[in-house]
Amino acid sequence: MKLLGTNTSPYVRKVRLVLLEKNIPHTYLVDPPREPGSQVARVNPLGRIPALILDDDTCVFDSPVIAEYADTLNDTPALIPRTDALARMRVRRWEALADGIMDSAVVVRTESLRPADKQEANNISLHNNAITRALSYAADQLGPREWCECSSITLADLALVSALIYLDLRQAERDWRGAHPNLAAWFARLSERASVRTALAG
Ligand SMILES: N[C@@H](CCC(=O)N[C@@H](CS)C(=O)NCC(=O)O)C(=O)O
Repeated sequence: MKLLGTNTSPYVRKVRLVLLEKNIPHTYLVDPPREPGSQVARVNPLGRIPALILDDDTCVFDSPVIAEYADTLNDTPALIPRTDALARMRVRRWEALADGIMDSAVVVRTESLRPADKQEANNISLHNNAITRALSYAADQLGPREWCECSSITLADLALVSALIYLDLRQAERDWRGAHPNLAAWFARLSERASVRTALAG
């Protein structure tokens, strides 16, 4: 299978982490959707990354669907709980929270690229406030635990680490580590994993 993406997209990083943690053989291809010659729009009608192309040319999108599909391919590890409905919901809710942080950070980034007189200050604060609230919620939910849910790594950890890496990239001035030392300690531990190092290296 082939994964189309870019090194800055947080949604792509989440999916890469899933494939790497589960040791699923794949080729990662950098393919920015807006560049001439990009094959993204041909395979994903939405023209977005990540797009996972299976060996029979089936295209899987978007990132939650790719993550769930990849997780069904093997159980080593199972990143989404298989049978406990509440645990499963909580892991998917973490993913939704992390994806929401990414969505809001992308909006803020997109606004910041517009000419200063065209930027919507209200829209920027709305989304920055959502990120701030989501980070507090994440820190409260995490508490002193080693993993977001369950007793080992899940999709929740991979999604959240991807969102935080993106905040570091686009909102370096945001001192989320100072505001939430438990998140900072958890992030530092996660960052030592081989998958995170690989996905950060490009
Ligand atoms: N909800 C989607 C979001 C994917 C998304 O918005 N990807 C961005 C890159 S971060 C994209 O491909 N944008 C289209 C573009 O840049 O033209 C997912 O989880 O996969």
